[in-house]
Parts: sequence; structure tokens; C-alpha cells
Amino acid sequence: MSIFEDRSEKIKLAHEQLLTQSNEELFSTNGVFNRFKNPILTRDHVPLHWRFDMNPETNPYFMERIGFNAAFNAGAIKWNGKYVLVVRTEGNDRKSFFAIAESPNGVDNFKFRDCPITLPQTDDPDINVYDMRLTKHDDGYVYGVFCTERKDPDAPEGDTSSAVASAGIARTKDLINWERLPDLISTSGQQRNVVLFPHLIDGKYAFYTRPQDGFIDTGKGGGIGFGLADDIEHPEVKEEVIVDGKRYHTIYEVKNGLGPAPIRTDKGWLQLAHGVRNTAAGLRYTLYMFMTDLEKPWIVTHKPAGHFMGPLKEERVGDVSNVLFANGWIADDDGKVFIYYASSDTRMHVATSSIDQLVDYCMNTPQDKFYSAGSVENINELIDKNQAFV
Ligand code: M1P
Repeated sequence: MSIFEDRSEKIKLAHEQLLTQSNEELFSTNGVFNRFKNPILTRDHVPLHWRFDMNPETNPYFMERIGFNAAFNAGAIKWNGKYVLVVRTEGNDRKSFFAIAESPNGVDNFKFRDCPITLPQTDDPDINVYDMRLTKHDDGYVYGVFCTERKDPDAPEGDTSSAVASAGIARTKDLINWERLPDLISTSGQQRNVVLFPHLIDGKYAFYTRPQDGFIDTGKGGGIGFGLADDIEHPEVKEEVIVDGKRYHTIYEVKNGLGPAPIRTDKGWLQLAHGVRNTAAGLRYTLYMFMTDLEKPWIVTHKPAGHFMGPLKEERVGDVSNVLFANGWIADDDGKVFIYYASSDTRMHVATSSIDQLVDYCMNTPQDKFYSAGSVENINELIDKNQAFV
């Protein structure tokens, strides 16, 4: 057997086993959501024909020609009965791009489509693109709003790191052909974590934003914002109100950002976001939830204290360790919710819950009182309430 045959056979078999491996729901002590045993997507799920030259004549050692580093931060949508993720796929060359992976049940058997998405460019080409949020809008399009990153034109000579982040927008009616619209114009210097709301408000397109002064530092900007744009084909948000600001000594003290487009419930909009705090070991990203008013989705009505989900065990380690990030979830008609989250900028996972559980979590978890004494008050209230039951 030739080296080519030996290696290609082994690699194809292992790949097939990985892609068809079933997942297992884990018992959850918190009762709010259930994690699953295996990540649902990793760099090893990337199709072999993106990686290897399959011709024994030109690749006798069956060596990898293009390497992939990570598969994470995926937008999500239910499409033709399938659970579809638009995955931030990152090559060894550090460039991210979008690729669709789909599963019949939402928790395993995710498979990438044959080719990545070919994203049309604006006049100012993207250097890097990532973190697409998908919104099925009333206007009949599915919108993908994502971060487009370019070199900072004002960076001093020799500074080859400074970048500018903006919100790129593409739309599709079939998840195959994408039309690129101009990038969102807003009042702040930079934007990341921008999400399109699914309905018009006062006849306008509504965006959740994250105004920021710098590429990493949100500076005096920051917080999850909200603003309206008259025209999606020339999108400009002239005014942003802050929906949920950053605050001293919280899990979102450094910055925060909305995750996926919100889920409508009869009690309000369920919102999933990430918060970033400082630690001696660097930044820590966790997920948190809140609810906003049905008619005024920029007004927070309920907000549990602290994080909803933090990085655990192997989730804590990766390219950017101690990070959970989510920009996709799917609510099924029966109320089941699939939360797609990435760990440490490396791999994708799923957790399941239900609209009822998430609403209950948001409405009945004590709110943050912002002092240790307030936290003790919350605990004592629960202890008192439990007197008759323990
Ligand atoms: O590395 C963690 C995350 O950092 C950024 O998020 P934020 O803008 O809130 O800091 C994003 O680049 C995100 O992709 C990444 O997961």
C-alpha cells in the first residue's frame, strides 16, 4: 500500500467517524440548560477536500496543503428543517471566513457544505471577517451582520497591528447567494457585535450595536446600544441609546456585546449577550441573559445577576483562553432552544433549554445589587423563603 493510500484511508475513516459521532446530553444541576458531552464542531470537521490535494500524482505523501485552526462563533438559523450554522472558520493563515455547517437534529452530525461562503466585497475589501449574526427579517431576507476588520489607516508608521472594526452586512434568500450591502455607518469610531432586530420599528431597520472608541478597548463607548436606520441599502444609525451599559465590578465591567438576534416570547424578548471582566490571568468572557420589552426592545425589563454560562473544564483552554462567546441560537416551534456557543475562540458547542426555562431564569433569578452585602441579602431572602421547605 502506498503512503498516499495508507494515510488517506486512515484520515478519511477518522473524519467520517468524527462527523457521524452521536452526542450526549449531560445532566444539569442548575436546571436552566443542559450542556453536551462533545463539541459539535472543531477544526477537524473541516472537509478533507479543503485541506488535502486528493491527487496521488501531485500529493504522493497525502500531505495537508491548507491547514485550519479553529471553527467557532457561529450564527444559527433553522432552515428547511435543518439546524444551520454560519461558522467563523479560521485558517492557519489567521484569516476567518464564513462556512455553513448543518445538522439534522441540532446537537450532532454537523457537516460543512462543500464550499465556504463566497462573500461579495465592498470597494474597501475586508481584511478579516467574523462573528455573523443571522436575522430572518420581516422584509423577506435573511441578513448576516458581521465584523469586518481593516488596517487602521491612521496607525503610525510601523504599527502593523492597529485595526478598525465595522459592521458588515450581507443578505440572502437561499443561504447560497449573498448580496453585500454597504457597511453600517454609526456615530462611534468602531463597531463590533452588531445585530439586526427582526422587525421594523417606526418603519426603520433597528440595530443593536456596540459603540467603541478603539479596536479592543471600548473606551468611553461600550455597552450594548440600539439605533435606527432609515434605509438598509445605505445603512446609517445617527443616534444610539445604551440598552445595557458596562459597570464597575460586574461580569461586564470591561465590555459587553449582544449575542444572537433576540427570541420573541409573550413576556418579552429573550436576549443573550457576552460580558467581559478583568482578571489577573487576563480577560474572562462569560455569557449572560436579560429580557427587553416587547414593544420597546431597547428597554431592559429583567436582568439576572451574574453570568448565565461561564467557561468550564476544557472549554477554558484554547487560542484565547477563558472565553465563552455566543452569536447563534435556534428556538424550535415546540419551545426547545438550542444555544450555540464557542469556547476559547477554538470550537463550537451546544446547550439546550426551553423558552419557558429561559424566561423563568430571567424573571426569577435575583437581580444584581452591585454590593457584596446585596448578594448576601439575595441569599438570605432565598433562605427565608425556604424555611418552610427544609
Ligand atoms: O477573543 C474573544 C472575543 O473577542 C471579541 O469580542 P469583543 O468585541 O466583545 O471583545 C471578538 O473578536 C470575538 O470574535 C472573540 O471571540
